[in-house]
Parts: sequence; structure tokens; C-alpha cells
Amino acid sequence: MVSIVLAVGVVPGGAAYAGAAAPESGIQSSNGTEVTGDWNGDGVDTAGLFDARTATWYLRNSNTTGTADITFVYGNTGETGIPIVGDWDGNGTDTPGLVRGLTWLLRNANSTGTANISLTYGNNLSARWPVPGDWNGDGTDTPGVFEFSTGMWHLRNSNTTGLPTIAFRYGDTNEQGRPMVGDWNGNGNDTPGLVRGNNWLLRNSNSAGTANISFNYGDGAPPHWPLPGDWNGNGSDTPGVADPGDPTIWYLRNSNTTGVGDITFRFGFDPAG
Ligand SMILES: [Ca+2]
Ligand SMILES: [Ca+2]
Ligand SMILES: [Ca+2]
Ligand SMILES: [Ca+2]
Repeated sequence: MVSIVLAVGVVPGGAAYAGAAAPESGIQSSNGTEVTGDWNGDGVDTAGLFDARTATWYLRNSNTTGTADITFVYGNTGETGIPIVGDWDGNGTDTPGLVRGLTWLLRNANSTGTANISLTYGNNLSARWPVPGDWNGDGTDTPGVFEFSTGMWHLRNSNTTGLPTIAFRYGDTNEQGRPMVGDWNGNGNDTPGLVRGNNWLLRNSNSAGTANISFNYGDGAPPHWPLPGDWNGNGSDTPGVADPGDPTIWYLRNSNTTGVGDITFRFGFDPAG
């Protein structure tokens, strides 16, 4: 649900994310920003790629090597907003969004067109990262913002302009980890996670506290980027990482435990080929 200028392999940390064009759900590589979502509503999250140069979204419906099943344009040529994805209308499919400054522009279809929802959320006071999710388990993904300087999460339960519904601290002052969200225990709510190096620190409630789950996954060094999702459709989100080569190699795991990838595939295009 799952972005940071577009420096390749930008390191975690507030300063690195302060740029207006930092990608939200993934890492910018030479062929785009990786995202994950359930594009077709079958319960399985799969790979996607957003190419800011052309504002083209490339979505695949299976976690296997191949090309995009769905291709469309959403955004501006040379888009500088942060690409995000979520189920904004609660119909079961994840669709794109763009965060430009404080403006969230959400689209409810995986097709070429303009925003269906526009709202203002967040503040410009410090480095922050958009982290949309389903905080209350009603099936609709709504805005969240992580603030690196304080480790605070600011979550809202509707796709309308307004103040946070929930605010709590999970993370360090000047947090160096990468914020992301998922339903780690399959109870229906998305909750926060931080990835420091290759250490995934997941919390099962939207409240202040420490990690409920800790494990290691991935090689921990940029440019690998954490991309959690529900790869097997069992209701729990688990880790994935993308190595943004050309094409990108994805490594997905089906449990929130230390171990190797269960699924490996290539997705993306080779600009040279
Ligand atoms: Ca799917
Ligand atoms: Ca939807
Ligand atoms: Ca919700
Ligand atoms: Ca799963």
C-alpha cells in the first residue's frame, strides 16, 4: 500500500525523504517506482511499477516473471508527486494515488483518467512520508503520515480533508528506518512497521509501544526496498523486497519470520533492451 526524489537507492532517514518527489511505496529505479497492491480484487497483492517520466502505471496480476497485465496513465508527464496505492473506495481493488505536497489525489480505477478524490492532509513542518492504510478495518484505505523527526504516526480514517483521527509514537526521534504498513496478524487492520537495515519491526496495533514482531529479511542495504503484501491471499501481509535492476527482481516471503524468499520473479522492463 505501497514512495521517495528520485535518487536511486536513497538511504532511509528524514532528510532523504524531505524532497517533494520522494517515492512512497517503493524505490525509484531507472525503470520506475515499485508498488504493490491487489489490482484485480482476488485477495492477492502483486507487483506494479510507476514510471514518473510518462506517468505510466504498469501492473501485473501474478507474482511471476512477465510483463504488465494492466497499463495506463495517471499523473503528469514528469510527475513529481509520490506514488501510492490503496483501496480508496473499499471495493476490494487497489488503485493509484499521488501525493503532491499536502494534496492527495486518489483514483478509484486502474485506467487512464483523473483523480476521483482530492483532499489535503499532513503538514509541511518536517520530513514525512505518506503511509496509507486501513486503520479501522472497514475495508477502505485512508491517509497516514509518518514523521521522521518525532517517530509519530498521524492516521486519518476517511478520505476527506481534516485532522488525524489517531496519532501515536512508534519509532525513534530522527528515525532512520523505513516506514511501511500492513496487516501483519491478519486481524483486518493495517498497523505500522519499520525496516532498519534488514530488521523488520512490526507492531500489531495503532498505538504507542514497541514492536510485536521482529525478524530479518532482505540484504538490508539500499537499493533493496521493503514492499510488504499479502502474497498468498491468507489475509496477512508479509515481507517483500525489490532489487531495482533492469528488470527489477522481486523476493517475497509468506511469513513474518526470518528466512529466505518463497517467491522470486522479475518484473519491469529493460530500457536498454
Ligand atoms: Ca490480485
Ligand atoms: Ca478500490
Ligand atoms: Ca479504513
Ligand atoms: Ca499472506
